[in-house]
Amino acid sequence: MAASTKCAAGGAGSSKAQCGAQDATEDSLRLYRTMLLIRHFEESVRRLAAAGETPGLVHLCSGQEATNVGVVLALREGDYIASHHRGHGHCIAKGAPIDLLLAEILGKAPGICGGRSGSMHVVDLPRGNLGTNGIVGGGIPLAAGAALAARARGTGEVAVCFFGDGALNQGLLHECMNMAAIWNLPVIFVCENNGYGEFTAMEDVTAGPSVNARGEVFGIPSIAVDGMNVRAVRSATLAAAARARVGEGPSFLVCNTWRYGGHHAGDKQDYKDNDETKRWEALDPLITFAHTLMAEKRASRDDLAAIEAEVAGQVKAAVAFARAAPQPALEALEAHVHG
Ligand SMILES: Cc1ncc(C[n+]2csc(CCOP(=O)(O)OP(=O)(O)O)c2C)c(N)n1
Repeated sequence: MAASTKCAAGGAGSSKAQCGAQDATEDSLRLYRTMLLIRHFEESVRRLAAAGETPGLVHLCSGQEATNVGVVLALREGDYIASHHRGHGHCIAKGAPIDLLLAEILGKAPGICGGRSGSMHVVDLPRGNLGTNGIVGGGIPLAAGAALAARARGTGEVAVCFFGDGALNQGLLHECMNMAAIWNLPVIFVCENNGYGEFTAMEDVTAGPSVNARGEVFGIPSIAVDGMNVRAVRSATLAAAARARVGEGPSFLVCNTWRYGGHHAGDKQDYKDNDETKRWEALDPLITFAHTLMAEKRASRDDLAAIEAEVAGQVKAAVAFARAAPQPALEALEAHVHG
C-alpha cells in the first residue's frame, strides 16, 4: 500500500506524477475504509438490536455505503447534510466519532445528543450534520434552508438532503425543489432509491415516467447514478456541488441502491424476491470496490485484510465504550426542554 508522507510534505525524491498516483491511492483507500467502517458499525448495531440493547427501532444502511460515502466525501468540511431515518452511514461519513454515535443510539449520556435522540434524530451541528430524521422527507427543507442561508452569507457552502424513494411522493419534496429552482439554491437533492418504502415496492406507489422526471419538471438537472459504485456517486456529487458553488443552483441525483436488511432491524423481508436480492448482492459496493482496488494495484488482499482488522477493532472498542457508558442522569431530564 502506498505511503504518502513524502508527497504531503512535498519532499525530495517524489515526482509530481508519483505523488498524484499516491494521492489517488490514498483517496481510494479512504473511500473503501469509510464504507467498511459503516458496514461493521451497522452489523454491530444489528447485533445490539437483536439483543434488545437499542431503545426503539433502528434502520440500518448496510448495502447503501457507496451512496453514503460517495456523496459525503465529495463535500467540503463546512458543507451541510440533512439525513433520514436510515442515517448512521451519513453521520459516520460526515465525521461523527463512532463511539459517541453508538452511545447516542443506545441512549447513553456521552452520546452526540446526550442520549436524547437515539438513532433517528442525531444532530451533529459542529460537523454540518443537520440530523437524521424520523419524518419521511423531513431533512429536505432543512437542507434547502441551510442552502438559502449559505447563499445569503455568500460563504459558498453547499447543502445536501438525503431521502429515500418513499419521499418521492411527499409534498415537501416538490415544494422545496420548486423553491430551490426559482431561487437557484446551492442544494443537492439525493434520492437513495433502494426500491422499497417500508414493505412496498417503489414502482407500485410512484407515478410518472421516471424518478428523474420529479426534478426535471422544475428544470433541475437530474441524473440516475449507480448507487453501488462509490466513484460514480462521488463524481456525480462533485459535479453537482461545483454547479451549486458557482450559483448555478440545485441538482437532483437518483442513486439506485439496495438495503440488505429489512425496513428496520428485525424485519424478515418476505416481500422481496430472492432473485432480485441475489442480483443486488452481486453488486455489493465493498466487494466490487475491493476488486477494483486490487485490479488497479492500489492494494493487495493482505492490505485490505489489514484495513478490515483495524476497522473491526475500532468498532469493537466503540461497542465496549457505548455499552459501558452511563444512562443520562435523572436531573438532566428537563434540560433543553422549552416552554
Ligand atoms: C411523513 C411520514 N410518513 C410516514 C412515515 C412512516 N414511515 C417511516 S419510514 C417509511 C418508509 C420510508 O421509505 P423510504 O423513504 O423509501 O426509505 P427506506 O426506508 O427505504 O430507506 C415510512 C412510510 C413517517 N415516518 N413519516
